[in-house]
Amino acid sequence: MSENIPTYEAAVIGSGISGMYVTYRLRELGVDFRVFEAGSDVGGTWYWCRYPGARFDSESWSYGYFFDKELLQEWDWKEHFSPQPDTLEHLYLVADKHDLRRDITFNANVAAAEFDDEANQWTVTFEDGSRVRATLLISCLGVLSAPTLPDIPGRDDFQGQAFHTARWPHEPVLFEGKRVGVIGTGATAIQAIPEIAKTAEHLTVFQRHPNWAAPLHNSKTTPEEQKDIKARYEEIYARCWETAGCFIHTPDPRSALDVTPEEREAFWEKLYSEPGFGIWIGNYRDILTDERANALATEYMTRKIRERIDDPEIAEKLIPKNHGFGLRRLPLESGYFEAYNRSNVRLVDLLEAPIEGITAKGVRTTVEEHELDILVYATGFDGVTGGYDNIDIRGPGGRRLRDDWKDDLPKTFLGVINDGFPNLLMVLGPHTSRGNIPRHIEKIVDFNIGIIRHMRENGYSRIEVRPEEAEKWLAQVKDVNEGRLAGKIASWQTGVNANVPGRQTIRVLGYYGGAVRYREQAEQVAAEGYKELLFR
Ligand code: NA7
Repeated sequence: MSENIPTYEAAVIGSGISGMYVTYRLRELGVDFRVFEAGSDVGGTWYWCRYPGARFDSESWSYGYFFDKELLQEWDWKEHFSPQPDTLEHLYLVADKHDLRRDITFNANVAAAEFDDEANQWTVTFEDGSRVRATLLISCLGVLSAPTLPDIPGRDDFQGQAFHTARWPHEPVLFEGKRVGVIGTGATAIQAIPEIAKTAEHLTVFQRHPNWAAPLHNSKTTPEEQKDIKARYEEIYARCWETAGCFIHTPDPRSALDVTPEEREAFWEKLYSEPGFGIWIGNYRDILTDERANALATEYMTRKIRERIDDPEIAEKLIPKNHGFGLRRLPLESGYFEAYNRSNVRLVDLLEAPIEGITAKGVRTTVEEHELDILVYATGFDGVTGGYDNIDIRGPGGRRLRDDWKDDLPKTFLGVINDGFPNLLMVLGPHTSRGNIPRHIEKIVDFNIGIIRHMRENGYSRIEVRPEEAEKWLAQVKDVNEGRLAGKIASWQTGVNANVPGRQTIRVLGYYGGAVRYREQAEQVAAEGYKELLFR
């Protein structure tokens, strides 16, 4: 007897911000589909990353979905930079309002997906061995869905509690009276450390390389501000679409080199005292492209760290030496540097004393053993391609996506469909534009939905990219990456992860030609009938 496998027009992986919006749009289009989510509810990043201090560092009111105008008026962002619990509450409200959960299967971990070249159909296999089939496979994996633990011996030996920040428990973790250790000093740790320090008996921060960080200046939204935000949503949306990353901030047209030192200082002091990403992406136009301009900004930020840290030796350890200011995704902080002025916080410099291993009692460096009750791994993600690499995705003839992306750059069209992998559509795949994520997601999902509508209207069951168009897109991706100083710096954004074998080489993984240029090209492709794609 043949196996009775549920079969759909589309199977969707993930119900984060992308997957939720895909659910809404597929249903609207009348597609027979099912969403499969590893977690027990919707929310993606905001479902998984429940660590203390987790919050937006783009303005809340520029971040939420804009597709539901009614909801924009119904929902109050309580803070200008929303904390994770409020954001998740917002996403649950979206799910409730649109009854999204009825199309989603939760606790479903996709292990593999294989394309049947004759039937034009994907077979998706879950970790529990169950399977579904679908003509289209739509990946909504996000860019940070594959958390990585440090490659340190003895991790299983630790007798206390241990958590990765992206797999944080749903119950509160209490730090009172506890000796806590945090490994990592990226954006996540920079949010978590000041919060943990408030209640832990003692906090030890294990730092390999420091990162730049600037003050968030978060505040509660007043009733007057709520009213004003709601009245200005059209304007806020339009503003987002005027900027390179869809944030509200845009670079100052002047060069840092063309103004006097006094003018520079005054401008930087102003940006440093303002909320949000202004100091990073509202700065002089050349601080991220010109080495000399970047060196000036780096010198300013170095001074700010020294000003905020009481002990000059600790300040020196917290100043990044391996990259200039802003050349990695800038973390915004609320009292991060001041946390090191507390008597219950100790910074351990792993460049001086590397970790030898995790023991039953804590962390042992080459110098001493640090006894801990709770160990927090703020050690990041296998960025952009990691979520895909974790699934055994096989196209026609058994070709594995993982192998295609092993040493070579992904060859996609608009980051939406990969060469040689028919009927696999991606939202936030490699080589889509980056920045304020929901703004990009809405456009990319709409583009994907347009493709699906075109297939349905014409009775097509197969779509793939013309290989020469994927080559052209890759050439453009490389071209617009030229001149970006950040393109030469190792980080999750350039695909580097010290804990993942084979991921030590810098790659271009985003489209950095700007959101507007990306959107215009996508809209033109749709308007001209998708001639870059092959339909059958
Ligand atoms: P990041 O920014 O990739 O930071 C990871 C941190 O973990 C970083 O400080 C690493 O130090 C450290 N790390 C990783 N492995 C080790 C080992 N083995 N030993 C010691 N330290 C280690 O991830 P985040 O989660 O903070 O932020 C990711 C994004 O989430 C962020 O950009 C926002 O967009 C949201 P290293 O620099 O490698 O020396």
